[in-house]
This record gives sequence, structure tokens and C-alpha cells, in this order.
Amino acid sequence: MARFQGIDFYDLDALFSEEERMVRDTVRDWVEDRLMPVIGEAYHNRRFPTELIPELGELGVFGANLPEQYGCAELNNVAYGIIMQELERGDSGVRSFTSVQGALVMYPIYAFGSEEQRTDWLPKLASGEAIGCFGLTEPDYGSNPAGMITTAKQTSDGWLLNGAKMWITNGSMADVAIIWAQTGEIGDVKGIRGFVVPTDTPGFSAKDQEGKLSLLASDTSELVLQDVEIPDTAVLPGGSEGLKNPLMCLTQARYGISWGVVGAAMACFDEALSYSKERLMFETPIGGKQIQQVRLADMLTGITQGQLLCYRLGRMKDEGTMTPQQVSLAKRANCDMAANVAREARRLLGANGILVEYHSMRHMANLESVYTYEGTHDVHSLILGQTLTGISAF
Ligand code: TGC
Ligand code: FAD
Repeated sequence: MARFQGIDFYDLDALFSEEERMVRDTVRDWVEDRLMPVIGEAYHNRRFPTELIPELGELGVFGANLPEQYGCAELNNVAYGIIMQELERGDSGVRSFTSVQGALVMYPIYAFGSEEQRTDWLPKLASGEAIGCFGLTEPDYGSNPAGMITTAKQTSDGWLLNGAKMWITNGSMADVAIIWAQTGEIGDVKGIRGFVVPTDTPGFSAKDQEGKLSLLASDTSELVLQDVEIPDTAVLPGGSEGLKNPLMCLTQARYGISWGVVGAAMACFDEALSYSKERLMFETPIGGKQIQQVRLADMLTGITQGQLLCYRLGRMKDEGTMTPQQVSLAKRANCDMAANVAREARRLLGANGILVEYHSMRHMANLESVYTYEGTHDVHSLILGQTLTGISAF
């Protein structure tokens, strides 16, 4: 089979720097050579391909936009986005693993952590020697984390954590968890703080979420914190009070997702286009039928719009002008686009489209999770509605 080229209809390649193109080619080759041969089996067997973690570390994809001083690649945000795109071209679970590690674990330690927390954790997380997870969502507080009931009570020599976190990516594999907990009265958003919790602390446990039909090559777990005692040095001391710190982490992760899902859509488009040229029905390739050409034209249009959105968003992030609301628009639009492209690609493939050796159905199933996590499509609609009208409709 031909190596993946990736559709680039508006020649964005011409706008990327040499370094950005090099990053793309390196990660693209790694995905082609190392991930694609195992991803079907891993998905089918519901396992994250842990054997690839050291290679991902060597590639420098974890926290790739954070400083070299902490063992990171210190790339710009466009290059970081390109990494997400190329990884998700392989599988959303592998991109998710990487985004959680970088945007939701390394970023808060870097942005809100003490120097000791940074030097203790960032180099190990950058190399993949340590794995992290991010616990914000609770069983009854998904879209509305402000209501969380996991508590952190101050003791004479530290903190005592109690509660449960749900749907936590990398939860059972993690060495360290960033746990968000209420230090004041329940409902008082100003009391929410982040804690760096080693997962071998007594009272901390993780259990796999069973019964998933999406993101099968990804660890999703429930965390239970029962009288987990941690020292004062485990609090993330920096940033602001309340929910703003975790929401800032979400902005980083949503930015990466906006790029990532374009990669998944590009993979589905590529598969559908080659299939349309090869599959003969009624004695001609199905790609010669007008219905399939409309389908391909719609897919190409969505992908091209998504690529342009990411490119501009990335340049604004590098200039320091990007807003969380602009990220909401990109996350919302691109997840919707990618889910539609994957579904249409799967349909174009006919019965073969439901097989694991083709990729579109795996992407289609994965993208239902991506559409939901990091703020559902509806939540991002309401964020944009509030931005436009000044009225909260939550
Ligand atoms: P609200 O009053 O709007 O905001 C509180 C303060 O935070 C500021 N802010 C943000 N800052 C940075 N980035 C953002 N995205 C921000 N959104 C808000 C805001 O300006 C305010 O600052 P200040 O200075 O005025 O105090 O907070 P709210 O409680 O009303 O919540 C708003 C809402 C509903 C939009 C928020 O709760 C939300 O986004 N909910 C969705 C929850 C969510 O996305 N959870 C994701 C969990 S992690 C995950 O899914 C990982 S999946 C794996 C993977 O990433 O691959
Ligand atoms: P709910 O909030 O219960 O929403 C249910 C429905 O109601 C949705 O359609 C939603 O759009 C809608 N809705 C909610 N509020 C409103 C409103 N005000 N107006 C109109 N409609 C509304 N969380 C973490 O903290 N860390 C992780 O690593 C993590 N990984 C995840 C991995 C996977 C595979 C999945 C599926 C989820 C993960 N999550 C994680 C949780 C994820 O962020 C939440 O699932 C998401 O925020 C939605 O919360 P919920 O599932 O409780 O849905």
C-alpha cells in the first residue's frame, strides 16, 4: 500500500517552516512504520500499545511545546499541533494518551507547579518514563466540574483527599495523577485546587471502565481516593484560585484536539479515495459515480476548512493572541467535521468498511468520544453563544 501523503488541497505546506515540515514528516513516518502495523490488533484486543511509549518519548512528542530545560522539545504551537494531527491519523487513543500527558499533566505542573515539582516530574514525563493522568470529571459532574464533591481537607502536616473521578484517560497506567479537589465548601468554585498525587499513595486506586465501544486502544478508568494523605508540597501552588487553572489546561488540550481530529479525517479520506478508485461495481470504479464524487468533495471541503482553522489558530497561539473561545470554535467545528468524514468514508467502503483492517470505522467510533470529551459539542455551542450574546445559557 502507498505511504500516507495526507491531503493538502490549499498547499498549507508552503506556509509551514522547514522545522514544522520536518516534525510532520518524522511523526508521519513513525505512525506509518510503528503504529499502523499494530493499531488494528491493539484496538481489537482493547489495549493501549504500551510497548510504543518509549519510542514516543524518544520522538519528543510529550509536552513538545514546553521548555528544553525540563527535557521537552520546546517546539512552537504549530509544530505541536502537527504532532497531534499525525498521531491521530493513526488513532485517537494514541493522540489522547499524548495530549493528556502533555497538555493536562505536564502543562499544569509547568504552569502552576513549584520548581521542585517541575524538576521532579517533567523530565520523567517527557521521556515517557512516567505516565500521568488528569482527574477533573466526577460521576455527577461532567460538563459542570464547578460542582465537584471530591474534597481536600487540610491536616496538621498536609492534605487528606476523598472522592471519585470518572472517565480518566491513562488512569490505570499512571504514575502520577493531577487531581482537582474542593478545599472549601462544596459549590465554592474559589476553593478548587490542583494536587500532584503519586498513584502509589495508600488509598488511591484505579479501575478500568468496562463496556466501552469507542477509544478501545486507550485506558479509561475510574479513580477512587479514600483518605489519601499527601504532603503540603503536593499542592500546585501557582496560577489563580478556583476553576480557572483546570480550564486553562483544557484550553491546551482542546487546541491539540482541534488539530488531532483533522488527522483522523485525513486518514479516512485517504482510505475512501483509494478505495473508490479500486472498487469496481457495475463494471466501473465506484469513484466514477457522481454520488461518491459528491461524498469525496464534501469530505475534502470539511478537511480543508479544518486545516485552515488550525493553521490560523496555531499562529495566533504562537503570537499570544489566541482566546479560549476561538479554541472552542475549532474544537467544536473540527470534531463535528471529522466525525462526519469518518462516517461517510465508512459508508463509501460498503461492507469492508466495518472491518478492523480498514480504519474508517475505528476512527468513526473513536470520534464519538472526542466529540464528547474536553467539553461536549453542546458545551462549546453554549460557550460561543455566551460570547456572542453575553448571556449564559448553561
Ligand atoms: P467560568 O465562570 O466560565 O470560568 C471560570 C474562570 O475561568 C476562565 N475560563 C477559562 N480560562 C481558560 N480557558 C478556558 N477554556 C476557560 N473557560 C473559562 C473564566 O474567564 C473565569 O475566569 P475569572 O478570571 O473570571 O475567574 O466557569 P464555569 O464554572 O461557568 O464553567 C464554564 C464551562 C461550563 C464552560 C466549563 O465548566 C467547561 O468547559 N465545562 C466542560 C468540562 C470539560 O471540558 N471537561 C473536560 C475534562 S478533561 C477531558 O475530558 C480529557 S479527555 C482526554 C483528552 O483530552 O484527550
Ligand atoms: P454530561 O455533562 O452529563 O452531558 C450529557 C449531555 O447533556 C450531553 O449531550 C451534554 O452536551 C448535555 N449538556 C450538559 N450540560 C448542558 C447544558 N447546560 N445545556 C444543554 N445541554 C447540556 N475527564 C477527565 O477529567 N479526565 C480525562 O482524562 C477524561 N478522559 C475521558 C475519556 C473518554 C473516553 C471520555 C468519554 C470522557 C473523558 N473525560 C475525562 C470526561 C469528559 O470530559 C466528560 O465525559 C465530558 O465533559 C461530558 O461530561 P458527561 O459525560 O458527564 O456528560
